Amino acid sequence: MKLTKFAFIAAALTLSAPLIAETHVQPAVQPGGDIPRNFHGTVPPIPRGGDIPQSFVPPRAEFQYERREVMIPMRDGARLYAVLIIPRGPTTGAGKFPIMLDRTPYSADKSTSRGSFGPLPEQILSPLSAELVRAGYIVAYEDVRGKYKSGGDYVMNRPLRGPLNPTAVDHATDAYDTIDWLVKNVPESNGRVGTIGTSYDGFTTLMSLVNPHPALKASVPINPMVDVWKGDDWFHNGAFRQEMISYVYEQTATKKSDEDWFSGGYDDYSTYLRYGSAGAYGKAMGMDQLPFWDRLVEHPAYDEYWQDQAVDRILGAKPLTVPTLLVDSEWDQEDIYGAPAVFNAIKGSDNGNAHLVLGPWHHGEANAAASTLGPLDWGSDTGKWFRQNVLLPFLNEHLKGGPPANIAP
Ligand code: PG9
Repeated sequence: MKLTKFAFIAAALTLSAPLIAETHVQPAVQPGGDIPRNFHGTVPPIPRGGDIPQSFVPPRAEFQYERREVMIPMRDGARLYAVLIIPRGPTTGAGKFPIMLDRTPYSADKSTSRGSFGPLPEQILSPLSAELVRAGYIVAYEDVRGKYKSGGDYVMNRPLRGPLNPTAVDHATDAYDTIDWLVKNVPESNGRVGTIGTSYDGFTTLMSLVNPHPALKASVPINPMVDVWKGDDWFHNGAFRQEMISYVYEQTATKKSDEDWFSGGYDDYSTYLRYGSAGAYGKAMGMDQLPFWDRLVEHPAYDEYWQDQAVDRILGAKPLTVPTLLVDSEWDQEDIYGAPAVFNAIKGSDNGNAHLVLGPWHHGEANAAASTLGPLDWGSDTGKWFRQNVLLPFLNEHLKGGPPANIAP
């Protein structure tokens, strides 16, 4: 028994030794504060100013990217928040890189804080964005005006300046001003920018093609919103998608989209039946406080309001001057109409700049692992194959002066 007790005491002293030793180690910075009598230690129990230092330098020596937050001024004075992920480390080293810009209504901060934080781009970005950083591209996510950390007023799918938008700004001008600022204020920029984005972000990507900035050398709209009455999101061939009620609620009730939707029914279908109509459901949920909901209700038919916003009509009206890789999913449950519609609208006047990719994917699946679609197994990661064999060669050709990607026009 004695041996056991001795062993226990010895073990306790051994285990506590580092702790005891640390309390006698001189702290890097004397925090100041009173050392009470009989206190064993040199760091006061109540440091002056408390335990949180005035500043803290996080350890980033092993990080393979730099995360930089910026505020970008627009022509009307609004400042838009953006997060830059700049390549660093063994695969790319230092240097000048193209910038891939994704203008999002879904939070630049969240888009660069996915997964578990750490030194690898794969730990904070989507697979596609991480592969771009690995390939030597700066990835920039920007909050669209009026959402999350950006200033200005948010308008759902803000129309281009004109009959539907009497203001001086739209997504085309904001993209132009953003690109102009990036190439002038990011020292690591090689002066060339690409725009990229999926779904709503695909819509903002297409908007960058309207009166494009001269530094815009490539564009990759993925599953973009193009005609929201014919086949992208709000309506499919004129039939209103009732699941859009909750989207409009969460997207426009608050700037940070932090007013959570709720449903009292067993499932959406039984809830829809209970309210009898989308209008009644919306009213019951207070949606008449939301101007975009009012516009949806006011324009159930394919009138000028929707026709004048159809992006295929807009882009088809002028020659395409920026090499553009339109990407669509053959089983896109949300925006299957947009990419082919734009391709067909611009094909005759694109000067060989328009390309269309159709993959065996659901909505947005081109951005990540894509070996299966429901019960169907393709036997290989078709998403990664696309990104490595089509997307990156396309971008390298136009943003890095790489060899021709030879993508079929
Ligand atoms: N296509 C998605 C969406 C846009 C607008 C309304 C509802 C859904 C998306 O942006 O991912």
